[in-house]
Amino acid sequence: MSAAVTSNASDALITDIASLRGDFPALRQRVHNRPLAYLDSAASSQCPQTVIDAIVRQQSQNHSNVHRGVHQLGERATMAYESARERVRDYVNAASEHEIVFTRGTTESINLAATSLGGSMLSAGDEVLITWMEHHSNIVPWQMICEKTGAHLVPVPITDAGEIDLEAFDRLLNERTKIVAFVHVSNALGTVNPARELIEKAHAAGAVVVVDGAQAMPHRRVDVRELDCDFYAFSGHKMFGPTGIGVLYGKERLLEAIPPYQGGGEMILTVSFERTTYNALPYKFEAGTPNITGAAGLGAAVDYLSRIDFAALEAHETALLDYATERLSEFGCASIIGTAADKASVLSFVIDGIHAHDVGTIVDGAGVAVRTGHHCAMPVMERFGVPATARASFALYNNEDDVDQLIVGLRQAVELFR
Ligand code: C6P
Repeated sequence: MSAAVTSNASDALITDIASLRGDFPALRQRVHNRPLAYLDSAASSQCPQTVIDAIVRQQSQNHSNVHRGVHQLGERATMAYESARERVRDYVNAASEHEIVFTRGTTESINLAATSLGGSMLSAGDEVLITWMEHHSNIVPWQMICEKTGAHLVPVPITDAGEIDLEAFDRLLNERTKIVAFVHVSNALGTVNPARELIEKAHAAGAVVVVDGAQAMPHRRVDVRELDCDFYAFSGHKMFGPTGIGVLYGKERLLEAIPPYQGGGEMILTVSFERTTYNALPYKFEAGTPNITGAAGLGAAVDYLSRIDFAALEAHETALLDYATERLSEFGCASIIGTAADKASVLSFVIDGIHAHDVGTIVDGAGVAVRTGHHCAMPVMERFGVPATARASFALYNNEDDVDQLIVGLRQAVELFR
């Protein structure tokens, strides 16, 4: 684990991770007449009751627009929205709330960075360094801005274990590298990248660093100042919040220096037909009516995570991943894709002779939700020579019963297809 991914420890924090499952109402249901074993949290995690309550409260009592009305509901909506920003700032330890830009999610956060940062700093012959384990949302926006500016996209290879090839990273990083963008935790492999080390190297080469933190936030305590990343992108719905809300953290001086991403209301100070002046941070990057209810939900998700001892959470999730890895080895015909030394909560695998989609369908019949496919990481599939994998992904609410139920489903799949 990178040094900047620290575990929070205090007596007041919750260490009994198993006790948290009861906070998630969706997990109490039965699916296909079986208890639900939800092993698809990397796609989207479930919400605890406190997040659901915050969403309902916002919609039922405070619904209005923000930063506009002087009436009571408008003030309450603004308060809910801005207090969520402050809680997110505090949670990731950003220096100022000016550095927390609300977006629709990681995808929009990276598109904002690629368009505004990449568009203003890249020119022909420059390079953007990414890795072979990126999600499409950390490939395509860079590809698009490279096409526009004449810069080159350079992917760093990964090893057979699914780790960044650090020698190749050192070799490919050079004076033409203007931006380094990498995933903190891989959604397709589970690899936890040594973020602090990569950021330090990139900065030494003079590059600006954008980190895709979508999968890190629910599993690691992220401190953006300790990491010293320039930008950090994440999504509410992968960290026990709602969909449609996310964050782009950016260092204030960089956000000040780059142009807005979208034009419209809220992001302006003055508009005339001759000239528009832009609003202060972070509003310069928040054109239009934002997702106020989503922000209220994300604020509640951050409150929820703030109460948890991350050393205990990591121990719980590592033990569960080890247990699942061991149980999967009972099937001589299963291969795990992604065997990095530092992994977080993702078990991606293929079973000889059975397509991943069939695996997914059969285990669904056993009440188990896994994701199958390329996981929006086609270059990872290409690297490992598979069209698709089945992926079980864990969150703090999962337990060994969920894994046992998965194994029952897999056994049914193997019996049916072989
Ligand atoms: N991965 C998965 O099943 P959005 O869709 O914008 O909230 O997040 C995009 C994204 C970016 N980076 C990483 C590492 C991700 O895992 C994801 C989303 C989901 O793995 C859906 S494809």
